[in-house]
Amino acid sequence: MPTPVIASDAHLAHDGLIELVHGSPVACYESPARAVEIERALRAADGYAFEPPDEHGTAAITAVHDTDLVDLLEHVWTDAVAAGHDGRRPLIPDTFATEAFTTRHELSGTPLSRFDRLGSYCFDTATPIVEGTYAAARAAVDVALTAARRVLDSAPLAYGLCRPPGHHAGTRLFGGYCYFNNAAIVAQRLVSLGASRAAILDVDFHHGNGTQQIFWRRGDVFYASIHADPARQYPFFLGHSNETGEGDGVGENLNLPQPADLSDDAYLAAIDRTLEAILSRPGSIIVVSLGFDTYGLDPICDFALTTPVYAEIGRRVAATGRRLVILQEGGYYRPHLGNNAVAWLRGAEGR
Ligand code: Q9C
Ligand code: ZN
Repeated sequence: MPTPVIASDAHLAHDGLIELVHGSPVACYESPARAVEIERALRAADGYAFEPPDEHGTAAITAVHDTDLVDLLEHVWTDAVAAGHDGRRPLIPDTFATEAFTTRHELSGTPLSRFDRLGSYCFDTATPIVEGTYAAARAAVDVALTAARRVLDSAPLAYGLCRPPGHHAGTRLFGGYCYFNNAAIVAQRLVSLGASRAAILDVDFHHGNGTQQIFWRRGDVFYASIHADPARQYPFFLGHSNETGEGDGVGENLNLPQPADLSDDAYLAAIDRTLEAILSRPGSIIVVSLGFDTYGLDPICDFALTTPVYAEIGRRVAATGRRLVILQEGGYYRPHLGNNAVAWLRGAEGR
């Protein structure tokens, strides 16, 4: 049976144009061409059945995200343009409501304009909003939920070509190129539909701070992540090994921060640790947050993985015997993104 690949063209209109790096505008690393390249490679390979996403509605999103975040992302562009914003440039917040910006542990008012509110829902300057951003983020959620549906309907694995990615987005937080947390929305859906447990395996280079935050106090969704040590890499403030969950979630968050120049073998040793932890818990489905920014040639990351290891990672993850909802996160070395995706999926398919 061919592997279902769920993809939508709605992402093409989400082109942020610039992000700010050390205060300077640079072309967005998270570009439409990324998903175009992955789609090209999968169409050129045999064994993939492309399908458009089904529309899933807002409820699956607000099961994870604050309705205010959804409202903001839906309307901020139109509001800003109506108020005179140049419709050709992206929106990036001006004012960030950091913890230190509060008196008596709370903010004491709500700005009237959605643009002015944006900075209390955003944690970086790399996540621009343009006219097509909201529709693309909604389509990425639909892509993820449709991939999950194929797996629930008994496909051993399905791949959701999500763009924008999701794992940095929290309950009421966007950032890190992410607006809605596609993987968290899928995991929430799985447990809402009756699964007693879900597991998320995050193999993006960066820590999935949003996913961690969403399930921090939850015992029904296990989160395991292999990522760059936040002492040296984005998102800097979260992802340490002593972050293990609280309340019902005690012990249900596993962070494995890693040094620079990480090798294929060292990565596989970390993968084995995460899979052992997943297999020690009940459940039949793993949601994979799949990033290729672990690749040695990635322009913004510092691991040293090679293309063959992606096949081996896919093989080991599938060897758990769990069914896999595989969702695209990061990966910025465009020329090899397609090859790496094909390698991973073929490994998981056992071919
Ligand atoms: N000098 C994902 O991979 N900027 N997001 C990092 C680079 C933001 C990564 C700074 C990186 C976000 C989904
Ligand atoms: Zn990443």
